[in-house]
Amino acid sequence: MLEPLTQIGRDAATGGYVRDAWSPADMELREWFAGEAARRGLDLREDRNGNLWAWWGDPSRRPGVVTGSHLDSVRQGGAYDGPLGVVSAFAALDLLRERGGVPASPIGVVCFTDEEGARFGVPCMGSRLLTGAIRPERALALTDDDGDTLADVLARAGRRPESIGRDDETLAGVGAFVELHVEQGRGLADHGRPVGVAAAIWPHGRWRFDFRGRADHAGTTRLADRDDPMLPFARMVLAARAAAERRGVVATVGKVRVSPGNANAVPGHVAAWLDARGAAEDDVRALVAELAEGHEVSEESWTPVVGFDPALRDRLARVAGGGTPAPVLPTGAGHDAGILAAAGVPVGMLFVRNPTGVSHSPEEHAEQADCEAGVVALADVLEDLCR
Ligand code: HGY
Ligand code: MN
Ligand code: MN
Ligand code: MN
Repeated sequence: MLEPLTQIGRDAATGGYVRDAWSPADMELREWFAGEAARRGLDLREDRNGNLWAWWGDPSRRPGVVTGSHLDSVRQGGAYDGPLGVVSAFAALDLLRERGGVPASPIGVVCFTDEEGARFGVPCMGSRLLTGAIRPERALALTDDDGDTLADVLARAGRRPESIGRDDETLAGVGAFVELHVEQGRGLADHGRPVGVAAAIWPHGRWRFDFRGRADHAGTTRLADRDDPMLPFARMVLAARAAAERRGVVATVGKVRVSPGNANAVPGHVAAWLDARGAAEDDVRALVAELAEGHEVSEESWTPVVGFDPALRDRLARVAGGGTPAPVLPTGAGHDAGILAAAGVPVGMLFVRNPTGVSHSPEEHAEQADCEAGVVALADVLEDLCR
C-alpha cells in the first residue's frame, strides 16, 4: 500500500527511513502529497507552519472532518509510522467517492510537519505551532545537529519563518480530526483484530541532561585526577531504568552526544536526552525529578495525558469494528491527534494491527489485508461523521 513512498528517504543498507523535517526526502514526500491532492482535484493549501491540507469541499463555509498524519520519520524508522495514515486518508476518500454521494461536510487530508522532532528535538512541531502549543520564537531558535536553526531551515526551504505561529483560521476549518496510525505495540495482535481505537495517549516528555567535566588525555591522566562526565551519565542511565521499574513507567535514553568525541581523550561534555512516559503524569514527573537531582536538566517537550472524547471514541469503536466494536486501547506513543485534542478539537484515532508491535525501527510492519481493513474502517468513520 505504501509502494509510492517506499524508496523516498530509504537507507538501502539498513532498510530504515531517514526523513528529517525539511530534508530533501521530506521535500520529496511533500511533492508526492501535492501530486496526490492534484490527481484527485482536491484544494491543496500549505498553512503558515508548513502543514499541508488537501480539501474536498470548502472548510471556510463549514468546518470539515480531517484525517491524515505525518510523513517525516525518526532516524532509521519504519515505513508505516506516519505514511500509513496519510496514504489511508487518500484511499478512504477515494472509497467514499466510489460509494457515490457527496458528504455534507468538507473532508480534509492533512500532513502535519515534523511530527517526530528527529531534527529539532520537539515532537509534533507542525500541530504545536498550529494550536499555539509552542511559542514561535522558541521554535525558530531550535537547532539541529549541524547548528542550523529552524528559522534558517525554513528560509532555505522557501518558507517565511516570521509568519509561523497559531493559525486560528486553519484551525476553525477542523470540525473533527481522525488519525489512522500503525499500532506501536501488540494490543491488536493480542486481541486478534485488524483495527482498533485509541482510548488515551500517555503523558510523555523529553528532557536534556548536560554532564560537564574536563577533557584530558586518556593515557596520561591519573584516574584520581579525572573529571569524566561519562560516569554521571552512565549512572543516570542505570538509575533511569531502575526508577522506571520501581515507578511503573518507561524511560529511555536513545540519543547521546559526547564531545569532543576523541577515542583517546576523556570527554569534556556529555549531552543526553531522556524520554519518559507513563499512564500517570505524577509518576513520570517524579521519575524525572529523581533523576534530575543535582544535574543540569532542561525540559524540551511535555505532552499532558490526552483522554480522547469518550462519545467520539465509542462511536469510532462501533463504526470501525463492523459487527463487533473495535478494541479500545491506550497508547504510549505521541501523535498530532493528541496536540489537537489538547486544543479542544474533537479527535479520535484508529490503529492498524502491527503483528510484532515493533516501531521506530526498520522492522516495523503491517499486513496488506490489515492496512486495507484500516482504509475501509476509516472510510466508514468519515462517512458516519460527515452525515
Ligand atoms: O515519540 C512518539 O511517541 C511519536 O512517535 N512521535
Ligand atoms: Mn513515531
Ligand atoms: Mn507517528
Ligand atoms: Mn543542518
